[in-house]
Formats: sequence, C-alpha cells, structure tokens
Amino acid sequence: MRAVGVIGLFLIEALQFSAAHFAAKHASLQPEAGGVYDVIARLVNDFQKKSRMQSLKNRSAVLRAQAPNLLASNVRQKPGYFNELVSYFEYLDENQDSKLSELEFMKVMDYDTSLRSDGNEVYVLFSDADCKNGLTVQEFVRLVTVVTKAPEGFDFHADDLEAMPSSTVGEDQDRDAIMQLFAIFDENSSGDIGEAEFEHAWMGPTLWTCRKKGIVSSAWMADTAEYEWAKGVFAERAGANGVLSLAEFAHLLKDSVPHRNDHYSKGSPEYKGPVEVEPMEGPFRKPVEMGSSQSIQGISIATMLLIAISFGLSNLL
Ligand SMILES: [Ca+2]
Ligand SMILES: [Ca+2]
Repeated sequence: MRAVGVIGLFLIEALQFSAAHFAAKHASLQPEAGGVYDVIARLVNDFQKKSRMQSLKNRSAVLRAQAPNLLASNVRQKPGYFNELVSYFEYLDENQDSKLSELEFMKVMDYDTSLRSDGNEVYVLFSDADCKNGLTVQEFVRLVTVVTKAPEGFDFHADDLEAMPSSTVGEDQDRDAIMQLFAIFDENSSGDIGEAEFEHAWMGPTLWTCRKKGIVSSAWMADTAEYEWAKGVFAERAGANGVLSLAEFAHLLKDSVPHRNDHYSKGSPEYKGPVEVEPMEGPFRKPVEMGSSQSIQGISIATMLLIAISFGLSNLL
C-alpha cells in the first residue's frame, strides 16, 4: 500500500505541475552555484542602476524613435527593454568599437577582482560562439536572454503561444525555459536554428556549462538519444526553409523526450538488459530577476514517474 501511495503522490504532483514547476519544488535542496551567480546578480544590479542615468535614458529614447530592431524580436525581448539593454551595452563599450572587451565587461562588476575568473567564464561562454574576439551587442543580448529574466517577461509571437499554450504558472515557466534553450541553440540570434547551428550548440560548451551551473533547464534535450532522434527528424521538422522557428523547436523538444532512453531499449545495439535509469544531473535554476535568485532542479516528470514506478514496484515485489 505504501508503494501505491508513493506512486499516487508522484502522479498527483505530475498532473498538477509542469516539468519546470515540479522541479522547482526541490529548489531549497540545491546548493548555491557560487561565483557565476554573483556575476549575474552584479550584471542585473548594475544594469538597473545605470539605466536610471539620464544619459542612458536619453539614448534609449533615441533608439525608441528608430525602426524596431529585428534582434529584439529574434530573442523575444520587448522593444523598450531591448533599447535599455543596447544603451547599457554602449555605456559599457568605452572605446566604442561595438564590442565589449573582457575588461569592458568587467565594468559590470565594478572591476571586482574576486569575480575575475567567474566573469571570464561567463564572458567566454557568450563571446566565443562566433570564434571572434569581443562580445558583440548580439552576444550581449543573447547572454542577458539566457542568464536573466526580463522584468516583464518574454515578448512571444502568436505562433510561439500557439505552440506553447499556457494556462498555469508552471506552463509559463516551461515556456520561458524553452525560450532560454532556444536562445542557446540560436547562436547567432537570427530567430531560427539551422541544422549546423543545432549541432554546434549541442557540441559546444555554452549549453552544458549553463546546465552545470543550473542556469538553463535539463527537462528537454538532456540525453544523446533525444538529440540523435531530433537530428534524424530535423529536416522534416524544419520544413522548406530548413531552419527551426521557436514553435518548431518547442515541438521538437517535447517530441524528443519519449526517445530519451532509446539507447537502452530492446533491439538497440547498446541494449545490455535492464539498467538502472539515473535521474538527470544538474540543478535547473530560474534566471535572476530583480536581484532575486531561485534554484530549480531539472528532473523531468517522465524521469520522476519512472523513479516512482521503479520504487513502487521494488516495494511491491
Ligand atoms: Ca569595446
Ligand atoms: Ca540562427
């Protein structure tokens, strides 16, 4: 009976909450990720402080009067907030060469030497995707999109909302988490993901370091089997234009989840009989918003159910 009760509890949890929300309940169990979070908190605080400066306000007003920037739409940032980010970027770019050197980026942390190595890690992760020196405005906005939470949330398009409908807080969190993953995979922030880009982002350090640090979700595309299945259907899912929109990406992520354990299924060359399925590693922490920080552990409902059922069966037998 006890086992049935445990399974029941997990089922109730799973029915009530989305993947991200469910995982959020384990937040308090996660240790602090440390320095990188200090860097992100300093970035958020400094941005808020400097955005109140008259010179930056004036610059944002000038940008507001210009035609909307496609980059804002590609990363689903609201135009007003995007203009503030660009003004702040220009403020940081002291030599006005349209990219931030590592030293210019350190200005975010007021040149705090104790944060030099963590600051360097964040800087390199987002400045190196194009294999060129310097953090461009696109890379800076991508960084902000991935590691922080926009004060008023993402500016989703109609087809995004259709692909990721939401009627609960948990579903809202899932949609934001998928958008963060999209921003990681869309390395050049073109608003879509090509096959080479998809592969490059999967192989590259940004996704995995951000997961290790608990910055982005591991609820989707967490396992090689999922990735390989997604690669196999990429062309079909991308359609005639050969690239994935956010809506297509969201569908692909969700449809890949059932293939997570394909490597362990009967008929697979790697099948070696029943195995213990380990829960996915890595905390999933919500992005920093307004100086707050919350941590979320990225264990999918599917994995939790599997654990619950395994646990239940072992108690019944
Ligand atoms: Ca510069
Ligand atoms: Ca792209």
